[in-house]
Amino acid sequence: MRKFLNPKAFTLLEITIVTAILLVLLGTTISLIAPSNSKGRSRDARRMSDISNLDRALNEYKMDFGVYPGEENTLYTSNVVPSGSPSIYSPTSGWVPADLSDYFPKYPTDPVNDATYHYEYVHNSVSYEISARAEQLVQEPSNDGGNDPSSYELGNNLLLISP
Ligand SMILES: [Ca+2]
Repeated sequence: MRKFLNPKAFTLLEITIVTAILLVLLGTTISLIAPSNSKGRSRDARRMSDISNLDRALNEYKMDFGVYPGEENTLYTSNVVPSGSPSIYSPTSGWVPADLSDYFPKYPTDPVNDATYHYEYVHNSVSYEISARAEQLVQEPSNDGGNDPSSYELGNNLLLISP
């Protein structure tokens, strides 16, 4: 019994097997974590691109019609179909009930588009804000001049949407 508890009882083979098992577990853990990080980063890149396209469309619409699309002081979110719109994507009336078909083929929506990750847009007579919650990116959402460090914000008044 005493001999059994002696640490010298572990053979080189046993140590090698345990080390191999630990390395396999470590590798599995890393491979499980890394892809989701990189997918999150790629979703964040698409979010920044989407709301930049939306920003351009809103400004072109404002130049063409003199007002921002949609009802003033109404918060639109990309995961909710407003009454009167056939779908969130429809370019003639999507998640913002306004015809932006001259500016893009369909309304951009968040790659996840659920209660946490979606795009938001609000405007009044003179200003507007669009925002997208980031999954992985930290620097861009913190340094965009807005009031929400976890969202990437664009517009000419980044205080319109409360974090
Ligand atoms: Ca921000």
